[in-house]
Amino acid sequence: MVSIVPNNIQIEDDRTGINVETLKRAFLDNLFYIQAKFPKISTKNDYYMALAYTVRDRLLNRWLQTTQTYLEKAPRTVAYLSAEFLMGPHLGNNLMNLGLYNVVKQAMEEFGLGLTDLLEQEEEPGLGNGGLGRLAACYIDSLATLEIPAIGYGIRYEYGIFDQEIKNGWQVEITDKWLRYGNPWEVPRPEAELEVKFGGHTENYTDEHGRYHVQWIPFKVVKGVPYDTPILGFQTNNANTLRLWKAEAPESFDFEAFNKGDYFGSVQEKSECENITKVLYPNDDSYQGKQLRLEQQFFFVSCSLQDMIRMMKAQNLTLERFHEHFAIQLNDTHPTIAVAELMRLLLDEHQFDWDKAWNITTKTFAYTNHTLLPEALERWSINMFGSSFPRHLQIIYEINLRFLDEVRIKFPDDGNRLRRMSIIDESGERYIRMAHLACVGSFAINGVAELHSELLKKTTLHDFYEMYPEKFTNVTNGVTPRRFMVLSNPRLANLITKKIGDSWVTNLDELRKLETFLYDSDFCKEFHQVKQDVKQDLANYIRTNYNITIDPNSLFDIQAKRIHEYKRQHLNALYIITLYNRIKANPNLDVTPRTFLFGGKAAPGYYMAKLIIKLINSIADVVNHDPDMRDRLKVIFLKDYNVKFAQRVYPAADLSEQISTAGKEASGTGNMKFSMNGALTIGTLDGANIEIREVVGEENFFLFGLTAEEVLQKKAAGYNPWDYYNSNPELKLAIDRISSGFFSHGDPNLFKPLLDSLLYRDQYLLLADYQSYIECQDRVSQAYRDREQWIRMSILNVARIGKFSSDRSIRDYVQNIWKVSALKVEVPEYSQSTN
Ligand code: CRA
Repeated sequence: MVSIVPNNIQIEDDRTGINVETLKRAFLDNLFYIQAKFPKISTKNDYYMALAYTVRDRLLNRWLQTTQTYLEKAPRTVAYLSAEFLMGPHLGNNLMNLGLYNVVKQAMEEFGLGLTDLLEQEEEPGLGNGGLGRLAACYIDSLATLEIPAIGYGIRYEYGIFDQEIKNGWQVEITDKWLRYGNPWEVPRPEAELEVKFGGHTENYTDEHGRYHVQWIPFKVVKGVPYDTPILGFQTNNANTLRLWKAEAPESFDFEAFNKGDYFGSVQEKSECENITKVLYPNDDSYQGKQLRLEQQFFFVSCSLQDMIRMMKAQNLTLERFHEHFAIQLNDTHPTIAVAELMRLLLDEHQFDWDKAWNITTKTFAYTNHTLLPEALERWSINMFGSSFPRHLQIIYEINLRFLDEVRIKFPDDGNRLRRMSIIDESGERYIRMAHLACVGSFAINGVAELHSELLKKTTLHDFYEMYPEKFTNVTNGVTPRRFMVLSNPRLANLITKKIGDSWVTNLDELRKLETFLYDSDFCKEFHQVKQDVKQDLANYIRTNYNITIDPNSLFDIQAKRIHEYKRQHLNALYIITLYNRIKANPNLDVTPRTFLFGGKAAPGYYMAKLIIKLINSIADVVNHDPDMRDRLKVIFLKDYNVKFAQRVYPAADLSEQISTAGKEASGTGNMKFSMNGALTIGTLDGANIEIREVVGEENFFLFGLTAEEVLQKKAAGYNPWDYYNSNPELKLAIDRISSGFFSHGDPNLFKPLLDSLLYRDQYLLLADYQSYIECQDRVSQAYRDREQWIRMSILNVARIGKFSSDRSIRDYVQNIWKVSALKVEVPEYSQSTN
């Protein structure tokens, strides 16, 4: 065919070139043709959208090439199933990964637009609660960066995690309408929609060969429409796909009702279907047992499995090899109904026999446990489960029957063990224990930090460990240094790169080379200056948004994470009150000036967590208005802590509060992000803190508190919080300050539930750890006064944090669990002809 493109014009220059001139033209084009605006009438958001489309255009070639390569080569692929993906804003990350940050910045400047301003404009997709959802996002980044064929499957919630406002010191939840102005990063694929069944009953039939089958006759069918987002790796051509499913009503059902003249019925049906992906459940580390949540889980799992089967068919692969083609990771038990759904698809829709189907299923799934907290272990009542998924209930009964036979063979005459291990909890109202289903249906089971994985084997999953020791392994969590260092702390990243080159970004262990400069006073000065500048930025932000002035020379002490009693924000609060009391008793006391910053959301139904927020704000009110505290103590609760804001906060911390009761925080990931940015940690021997302390060195970590074992012993020995209250005057004074109504305008009842919980139960042993904590905090204050030494400790935290890159975690999963290989994607130069 004759080319109609003149040879001297390069298509990529015209359409997706990356020089300033082309970028500017593309930007104006998108503003005009997509936003339908010209500069004079454009809003900041129009500019953001135009830029986002300009960047997306430059991503598509790699994305399509990746899809094409995966389709052709049909490599073994990881499917990461997660009810949550807390991605954070895309624009900056894509600019960084494409290597376009600086040139785009220049192009925007030539229009008089600030890139920082435009980045600020992005409404982040908050499709997750906290650690678990953000972990999924870090893993998706590392998978692409390591060029591993992978798909992230999840739910496209119309409303993500609520926005938090603080009114009169209390948390108020606001609907997160993140899609209001459109989402330039997703591509809807209505042509790839699938159907998902709910409710109804099952019928048995025998086929012409005399084989017995079960058919599920659903009560309703919902459409799943995939929305795809490209996830480009850092400076690679691999752009994996994040495929999120949206629920819609199938037209055929609408028509039926419509034809019967039941217009409202059909519309109601439509909205009921769409309810399934309407909103994210805002609970972290606890679950609610709501039917809609179960339906969300099944909905995205069924869509994803059907999608995988469809892909294999498109590649002419036989389903007998499903487990060779896909490794499916279950991110906690949320997607665990997949075990039963894959069985159903193989048995009922593809006519496999039980043994063959079970063999494939148990070679496909791997399960990550993220918590030991009993209130977070999902259990579904049999009645509820059966009413939505009658066929899956039958399958689970059958799995359980066969499983218990296995247990009986391995451990004869052990009725208690059978009762403990059964997938069905029969102790009262009957429940399905999802963690048990996950253990039985998976070939690998992992915890998320050494201690957590050990505790799993010893406690929560002990019986399963005895049954299947070979399934158990640990993969310590990690976080992406791209978003949490390069993007969020460019000053630090540039300083590091100036010293050791830039390969640390994809090989974080190289940060070790920084240790050479530990006694290089110029480097130490620059390192310190970076921290001061970042702190100044945060101070400016707080001045603008809260009208509070904080001193960048004070110690920035930050606790930012979900609010939960086990995370013990109120222990931190007790220390603040203790400092307050000391200064009040001795106004001339020489204290190290501190700024206490808190951030985090409370689950809307978690009263105690909300009361903790109110307590912190009440303390802040008193402290910040007391002239005796001026230049010494400031307390601020930062509202609406999310990924975007986290990126501002981690770099500015001097001290990272990781003070959970030992044995309760499975891993934590904020602990890693703070340390990566040079904060020192004050922490317990819990979760990944233990491993962080191991690598950064115990002299560069402020340790306090009981160990997990001591916590158990103390409880077993009959722990009585009153003993601590009565014998520790500072503790008593701090608690009495609260109970007297000092922080609540004289109202002694406001915080009573919190104080009663501490004095009469103290499940999380705040009182037992109080003394050790305040002594440790006092050591921190002392240490901060020796600036040179503090800087060196801070440098060592950065230099030795390499282990906690999510690249390392993904390599662990790849080698020990998934057994997949990287597949490099080549992007050919654009063809110069149109044939
Ligand atoms: N709430 C744990 O509590 C852990 C993350 C990611 C959590 C954290 O300690 O870092 O998972 N658990 O592994 C969880 O969500 C359902 O359990 C979390 O984020």
